[in-house]
Amino acid sequence: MNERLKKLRNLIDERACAGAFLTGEENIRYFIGFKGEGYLVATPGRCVYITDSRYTIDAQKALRGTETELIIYETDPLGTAAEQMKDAGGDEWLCEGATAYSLIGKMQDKLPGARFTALDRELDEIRAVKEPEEVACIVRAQRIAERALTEVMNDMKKGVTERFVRARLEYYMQQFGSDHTAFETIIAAGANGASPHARTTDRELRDGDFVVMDFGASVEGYCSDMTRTLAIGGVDTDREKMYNTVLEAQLLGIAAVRPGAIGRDVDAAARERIARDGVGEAFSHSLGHGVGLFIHELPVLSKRAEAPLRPGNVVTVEPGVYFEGRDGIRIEDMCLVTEDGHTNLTAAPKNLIIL
Ligand SMILES: [Mn+2]
Repeated sequence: MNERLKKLRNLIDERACAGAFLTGEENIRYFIGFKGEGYLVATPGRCVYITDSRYTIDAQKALRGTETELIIYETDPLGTAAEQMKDAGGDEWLCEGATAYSLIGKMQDKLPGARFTALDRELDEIRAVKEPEEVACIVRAQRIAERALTEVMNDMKKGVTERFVRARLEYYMQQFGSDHTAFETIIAAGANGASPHARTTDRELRDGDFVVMDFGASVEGYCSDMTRTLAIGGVDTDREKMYNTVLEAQLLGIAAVRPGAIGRDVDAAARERIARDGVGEAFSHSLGHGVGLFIHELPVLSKRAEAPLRPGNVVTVEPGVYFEGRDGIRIEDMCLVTEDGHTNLTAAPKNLIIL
């Protein structure tokens, strides 16, 4: 049986539900391996994907040989789903919080007595532990992003704009096999880098700039995520020292990634290093997050994260410092939590690169 579907059935079982009614494309993709617009009805005995004729060929191909039955509805997707749900032997259904309220209402009209409970946290926790084939997709995406970084460095010189760098970087990622960007690429030069989530602008790269580059590729729906901060022309000793503070903090954070480690302690390992240089307040966000089909998943590495890491988690470790009107520096890798520690999934160099 499909390991992931088994996890969903375990949840159905634990919650004594009749089954699951899912509408989220990423959750459905996770459980059945096909992404489209449709509904998933999973019960202890059956798994049915309901979609429309736009997807017939691709869904048939993806689901062939799996236990997921495909139903192409004619006119009434909800009615078709309700038909599959009515003999499931219970009224309790698990769903997602993002399921439209109106949709649940219509479903209750079709299935009198049915009750729906959103179990997002539980679904997120299932997805937080990656199977080896999921990690393989994340690594493939990461390698594409790294190749693109190597390539784009040739295009980065003073006078070109952030927007130009972003366009080239994204072009290379697609050329090397990325389906689309994993999220909105950040290219932030000089003072623009002082916003952790800067928007790319027409600002030109100048001598003495740090350029924060936060980007990811996508392979079979899986995201990669990395940040590198490069320098243009050269930086003064003070900025180089600041770069190395962030790098040391990042290495300390990574060293703390292991099964059983509490998210808050991993965050603290990096945060303390930055605080030691008197710039603790400049590290204004949390240390990291899980990555998978979504760019932000569980587990969280932050001051408030109380959950222990588990083997199979993939987390970013991304300390940064931000100085309004001046610059920002962030360095981010992705790490896989293993049985006895971690594996860094990121291979790009982290020494300060001056272009
Ligand atoms: Mn990130």
